[in-house]
Amino acid sequence: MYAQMVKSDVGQDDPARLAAFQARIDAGEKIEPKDWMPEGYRKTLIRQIGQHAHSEIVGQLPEGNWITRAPSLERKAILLAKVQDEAGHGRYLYCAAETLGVSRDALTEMLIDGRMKYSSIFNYPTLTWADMGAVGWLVDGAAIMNQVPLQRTSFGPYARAMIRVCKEESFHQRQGFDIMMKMAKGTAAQKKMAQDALNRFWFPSLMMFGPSDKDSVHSAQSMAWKIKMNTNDELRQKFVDQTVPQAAYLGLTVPDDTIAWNAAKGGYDFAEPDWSEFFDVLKGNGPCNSERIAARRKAWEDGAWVRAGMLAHAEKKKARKMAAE
Ligand code: FAQ
Repeated sequence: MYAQMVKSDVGQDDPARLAAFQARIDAGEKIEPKDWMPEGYRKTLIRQIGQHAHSEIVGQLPEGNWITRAPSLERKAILLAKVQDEAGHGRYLYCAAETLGVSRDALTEMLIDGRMKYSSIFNYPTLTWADMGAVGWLVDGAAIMNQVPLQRTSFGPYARAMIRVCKEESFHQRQGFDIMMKMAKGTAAQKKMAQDALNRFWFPSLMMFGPSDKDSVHSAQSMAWKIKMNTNDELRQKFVDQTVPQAAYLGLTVPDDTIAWNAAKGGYDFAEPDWSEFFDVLKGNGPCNSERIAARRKAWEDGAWVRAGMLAHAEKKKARKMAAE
């Protein structure tokens, strides 16, 4: 899929070169953009980092929906800052992808015409203010669970971007939990709203970690290359183990009556999400897929004159500099 934009290189089939590359990964060395790398490694990174960047950008939409309706000036300022942070995360990630030889424009066009994905979670609507709590607590919580290990991923620019992103995501998760606390300890109507948000966001949050390990296409190779540090099921389990006691602290009920502590495995047993729903959302049939892509397409088309103007200005500046030299 990315063949047209990745750099061609010699030695792709050279077993000695491939072995030396794997040895660097196994030794915990960071791979930097100008280093030799197998095309499969480059393509996998472009796919994962690109999808991650798209998720941060599309992920602004469900929360952006509530900025004008936040219940106080303070909540509005906090939400605005959080949504702006997500834009920043998208930008670091697009920059990291660009070091692999793909332009941000190409990535954006692939998102808009359906050749690239973004996280399934952002295809669900945010119906009430309590959803801002649930998104921060659960969605950012799941994102952190996935991204903390990625600070040790083998590709230098991705690992370094993750360090800053994780610091900001921690603040996001705290602000979400704080909203849930206020709602869950508030009036009966507020508590009901908080419970409803948890009910709707629980299973979609579990889906964020990807399909179960038996159905994961990329995990084995991505883990050998340290592009992924854990399997999807490992991270999902850690998320459940962290979140179930937090729900109890809030006085809320996780919408899964099979949840039970399993002393033998040292974690909770829990119900799998409905995987047919997950794959259907990936195919574009979630409640908000068309709305999200339409919003991205509109922003891309509306911004065309700005991009054209900036490129023309850069060209003019370059020509002036060359004439002066
Ligand atoms: N949604 O073989 P695997 C955030 C696809 S950031 C959509 O297991 P892989 C911040 C997968 O691409 C959230 N598609 O795949 C925020 C593949 O399809 P492909 C994003 C999914 O890559 C918070 C196929 O299924 N985080 O939330 C999903 O090894 C609040 C087979 O799956 C990242 O991107 C899904 N949930 O593992 C922003 C973290 N899961 O490409 C705003 C980095 C799987 O072959 C507000 N990414 N697929 O067509 C990763 O760690 C991995 O890419 C996984 C998936 C774990 C997501």
